[in-house]
Amino acid sequence: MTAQAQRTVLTYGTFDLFHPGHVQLLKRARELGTRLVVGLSTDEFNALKGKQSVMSFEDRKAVLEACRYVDEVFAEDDWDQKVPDAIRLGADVFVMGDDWAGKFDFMAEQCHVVYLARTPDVSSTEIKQRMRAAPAVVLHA
Ligand code: C2G
Repeated sequence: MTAQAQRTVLTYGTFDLFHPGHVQLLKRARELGTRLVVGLSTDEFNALKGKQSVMSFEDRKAVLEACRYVDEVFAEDDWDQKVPDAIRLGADVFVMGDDWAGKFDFMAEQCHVVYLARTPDVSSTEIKQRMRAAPAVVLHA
């Protein structure tokens, strides 16, 4: 594919306990271009976000790299890396779920900013809550 035909989409996230909300975000993001690159929050950056993943960075990265909509995954470990990342990657589109609406409008200087509707009724937090509430499974010896 010639260079000018390449249309790079950039997004970021923790992607813990990979679920359909993540899939739908990545699918729609990928449809906005020809390449989707994901900045994956490190465990240390999650701590800055006040989050703690069940899955390690390496495991979350392996799952994302196996996703058909994702072309490349790199580490997100700083709130201020998005503009340099967009420049480095030649990003044409920056995508986030609309729970972030307005928070990254500064990216419009680098690329088109798109906030996509979140998928309702699913989240890593909700999955963890369901797991805690589930009755203990007795594994017959
Ligand atoms: N998402 C979604 N629908 C859900 C859950 C998540 O569309 N039911 C989207 C979020 O809006 C986000 C992406 O999936 O765009 C990843 O979600 P998280 O892993 O929760 O990422 P977050 O903690 O929001 O990290 O610098 C930006 C941050 O790293 C974003």
